[in-house]
Amino acid sequence: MGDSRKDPEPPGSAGQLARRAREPDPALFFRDAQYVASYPRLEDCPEAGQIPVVAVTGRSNSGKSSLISALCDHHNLARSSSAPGKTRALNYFFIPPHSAPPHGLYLVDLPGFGYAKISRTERRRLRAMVDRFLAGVQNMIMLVVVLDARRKLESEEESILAYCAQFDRPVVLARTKWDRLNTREKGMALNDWKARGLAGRSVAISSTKKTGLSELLSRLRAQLGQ
Ligand SMILES: Nc1nc2c(ncn2[C@@H]2O[C@H](COP(=O)(O)OP(=O)(O)OP(=O)(O)O)[C@@H](O)[C@H]2O)c(=O)[nH]1
Ligand SMILES: [Mg+2]
Repeated sequence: MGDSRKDPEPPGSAGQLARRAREPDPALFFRDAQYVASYPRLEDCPEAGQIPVVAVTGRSNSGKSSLISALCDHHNLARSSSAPGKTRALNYFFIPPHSAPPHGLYLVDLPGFGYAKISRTERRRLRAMVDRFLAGVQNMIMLVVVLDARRKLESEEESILAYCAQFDRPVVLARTKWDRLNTREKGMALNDWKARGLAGRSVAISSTKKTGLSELLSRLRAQLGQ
C-alpha cells in the first residue's frame, strides 16, 4: 500500500512563502499594548526618557490607526475610523518591556495631514506640532510614514521625508491597503517605488489581511536591537 500523505512542501516554495507573508510570526507582534492618552498639545506629552519611540504619521485616512492596531495584534486598539480626520491629537500607546525589551516602547499616532475639511489655520497648527514633535522627540528609533499604496507621494510626504533627513531620523514607508490593488497595479506601484529610489524603504502592507506586518515588525525590532 502506497503512502497517501503528501510530500512536505520544500522550504522556500511559493506556497510556503505566500503563507508566511499572510501569517506574521507571533513573536514579532507588540503584545499587551496599552493606550496611554491623547495629548492635544505637545507640551503635555510624556517625557520618553530611555524609552524608544516609534512615531506613525501620514495622510488622513491612510490607515495609521489600523496599522498600529495590526502591529499590536489588537483589534481596533487605535480606534480606526472610516470618518477621516479623526486623529487630531498625539495618541500615545505603550508596549511593555516584556514585549519590547529592555525599556518598552512608545508608539505614537500623530495627527493625520491633508484632510480638506479642517481649516487652513488648524491644518497649519497640526503640521507645526508634528514638525516640532519630530525635531524634539528623544529616542525616536523610527518614523513610519503611512501611505495608501494606491497613491503617489505628495508634497506632504515629500516634505516629511526631507524634514526627517535633516534630523537624520530613520524612516520607513508603510504602503497600506495593498489588498485593494490588483496584480497589474501592484507591479506598477513596485516599479514606481524603484524609480524613485524608495523601494528599500517601502513595505507593502494590508492591515486587514495582515500581510507585510512581519517585515515591518522585523525592521522595527532591528532598530530596537533585537
Ligand atoms: N482594505 C483595507 N482597508 C484599510 C487598510 N488600512 C486601513 N483601512 C481602512 O481605511 C480607513 C481609514 O483607516 P484608519 O486606520 O482610520 O486611518 P487613519 O490614517 O488612522 O485616519 P485618521 O485618523 O483619520 O487620520 C478605515 O475604513 C480602515 O478600515 C488596509 O490595509 N486595507
Ligand atoms: Mg487614525
